[in-house]
Amino acid sequence: PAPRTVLLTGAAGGLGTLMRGLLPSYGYDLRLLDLQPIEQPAGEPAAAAVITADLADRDALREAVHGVDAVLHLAGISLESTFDKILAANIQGTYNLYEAVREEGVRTGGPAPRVVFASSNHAVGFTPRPQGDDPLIPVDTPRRPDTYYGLSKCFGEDLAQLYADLHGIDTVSVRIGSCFPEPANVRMLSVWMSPADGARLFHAALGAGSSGHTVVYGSSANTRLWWDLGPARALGYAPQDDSEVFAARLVAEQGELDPDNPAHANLGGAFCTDPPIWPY
Ligand code: NAI
Ligand code: 15L
Repeated sequence: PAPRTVLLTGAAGGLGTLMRGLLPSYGYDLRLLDLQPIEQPAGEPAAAAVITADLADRDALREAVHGVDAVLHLAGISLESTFDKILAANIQGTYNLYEAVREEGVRTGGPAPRVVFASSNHAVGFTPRPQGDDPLIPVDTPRRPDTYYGLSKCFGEDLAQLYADLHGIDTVSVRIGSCFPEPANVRMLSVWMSPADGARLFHAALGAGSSGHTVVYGSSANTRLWWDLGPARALGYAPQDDSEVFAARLVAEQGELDPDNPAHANLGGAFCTDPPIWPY
């Protein structure tokens, strides 16, 4: 059966806030969790529960996954940071979440909740971007994290594979490009995922019949796409948007990507410079 009750971690964040607005129309009852308290604005569909908790709190996570069909795991540090902070939130925190999911499966004696993990293009950020007629980047391209942040996403993907193989827990890891209301720069014309397409992809991943661990790229059907959306489409994802509608303005403001600029050379953009150049 399609999942109905979904735990949304990181629900106070940018992507979490967008998904709080969009996913209920697919019929989900959302349980929201974040370190930051969440006050739902008027007009937003009321959540089934709102939990203020840290991913470090294993008891809170156990209670949060109790009775859910699936988890959309967005919580964590979403940009480069110190190794210690990434270790606590993204590595230890994701482990704690998977342990809670595993224990929930043991408790019910049935399948554990399905997980959709917010991975990132920065797991493969040092992969040179395609130019000219180069082929699109496949999901099985070797990992090339561009930051400790990207490294933590590699860990999350490997943890998902381990928990699939050892404990039979199903995960779709979505290597998200840039999911914001609009692309902010010329690089994002290639990697942008509109919020509406993000909801379409998460919905496909939550309901997919796929078993084990599946890795997909997450973006809209962009004219300037860099990677293969085939695995995401195989889950039933049918993107409706294309960043090209923003191209004329962004290119007029910023120019095309410069092959001699190290911040323009790879999938990960300015995350691949030391220190990362902000804003990316
Ligand atoms: P964000 O930084 O706006 O939101 C992250 C949320 O996680 C915050 O509300 C924060 O309070 C919460 N959080 C952090 N540490 C926590 C902890 N220890 N316990 C509980 N909650 C904690 O990030 P955004 O943009 O919403 O991204 C969400 C997820 O998607 C992140 O995992 C990010 O790495 C991933 N992602 C996002 C992309 C995007 O374009 N927005 C691109 C690629 C990946
Ligand atoms: C990410 O992984 C970040 O979480 C997001 O804030 C953007 O920087 C995005 O990647 C990107 O590559 O544009």
